[in-house]
Amino acid sequence: MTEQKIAAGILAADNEKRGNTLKADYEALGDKLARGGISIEAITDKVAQFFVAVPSWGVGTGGTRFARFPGQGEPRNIFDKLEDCAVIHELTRATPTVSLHIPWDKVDDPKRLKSHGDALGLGFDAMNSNTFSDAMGQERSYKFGSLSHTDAATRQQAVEHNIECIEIGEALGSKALTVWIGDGSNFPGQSDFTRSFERYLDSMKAIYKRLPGDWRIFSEHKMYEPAFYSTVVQDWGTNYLIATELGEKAFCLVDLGHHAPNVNIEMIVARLIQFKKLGGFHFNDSKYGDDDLDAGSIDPYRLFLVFNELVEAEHRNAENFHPAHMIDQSHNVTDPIESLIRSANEIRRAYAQALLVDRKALESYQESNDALMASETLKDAFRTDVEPILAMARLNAGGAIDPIAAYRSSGYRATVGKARPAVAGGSSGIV
Ligand code: LRH
Ligand code: MN
Ligand code: MN
Repeated sequence: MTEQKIAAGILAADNEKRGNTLKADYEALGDKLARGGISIEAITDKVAQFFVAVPSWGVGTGGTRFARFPGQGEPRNIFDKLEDCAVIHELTRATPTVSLHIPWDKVDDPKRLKSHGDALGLGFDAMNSNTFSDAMGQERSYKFGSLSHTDAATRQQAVEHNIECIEIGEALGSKALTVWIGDGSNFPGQSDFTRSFERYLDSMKAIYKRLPGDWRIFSEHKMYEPAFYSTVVQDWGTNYLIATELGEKAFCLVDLGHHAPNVNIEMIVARLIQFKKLGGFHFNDSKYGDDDLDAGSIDPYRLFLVFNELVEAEHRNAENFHPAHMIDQSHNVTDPIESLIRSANEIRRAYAQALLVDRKALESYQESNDALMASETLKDAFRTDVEPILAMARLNAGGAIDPIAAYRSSGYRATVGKARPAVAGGSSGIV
């Protein structure tokens, strides 16, 4: 029996209030879609089967290099974090797994953590290693890099850390390792592009050797930050080279915030699918850089266009296409649980809208070079208000019609605020 964090009565009462309106809206949308030959039930079933992993680091209040303003009831450890993640899943029914970050998450006893996850009805998605900052008591510093460091012993330490992440993940039932490094340079001439990439590849090959047979390894590219002049794994081209050099268990991870402004991310996604190297996503949104804002909060059309590529690939049964869906966000001014709830819903919304695209019509407009109608075909799906589908998928699975309202009326934040001590905020003192 799964342990419930939100009292069943509270959820039922909130759903009860909204049930009739949802029924009417769902029927109206069902009629509209049926006129276009689409079964609303079929779409609702697909949406209900779409899941996205929550990042353990996302349930604590984030911060910037200027300051962090912690909220009430900040999770104290990975056990508290899992409980917050359970709340998100209970209400959305869209986030049954959690992605861990080591050593941000202290996992001294993976077996105990696994049973805590089991009790809450949560599993574990990709493990994330961290060689972009120094851990307490660590022998060698990553100030000048990790997997690509000039010093062999530092590279070895970073390789061993990744292997440790795999071992923890094996005990938890995870099936993937995500590697993002901050290695790069701040000044022209500081490091040799070719030699540092060679060193990186050698280190990754050592990690790859230790990857269990049924695991995948995801490399994550990012244009800049923390290095401001050059970054070793800076773009999808480099990422594709890594995945190809390593072998069939290696794939590219696309974090939506890791590209230059205006880059056509959906096209990168299409290319990686075509060449069978799309591993998965870190969903978030951004205006300027790696802002880590809530998915769909700035440019929902871009998110839809990414999903349009995913649904298109699903539609044509693209080979080796099993992308992992994960959120990677930082919540600085909102309750992280609320941000993650709405992000999971926005990601499902983009998926549902993409499922509504009339693919036959789109293809024929593309073939006849009818640019306007091709673009309208996408817009038509994007303009459809699919909220009744999302709400019905949640309700059918035991979740909330309006998860944020149900969360607020549960008083969860105030309750954990009593048990979890207040955390001091303040300036990071680094600017
Ligand atoms: C780097 C990144 C990467 C890290 C996470 C905390 O910007 O996207 O995925 O693991 O942020
Ligand atoms: Mn990321
Ligand atoms: Mn990032």
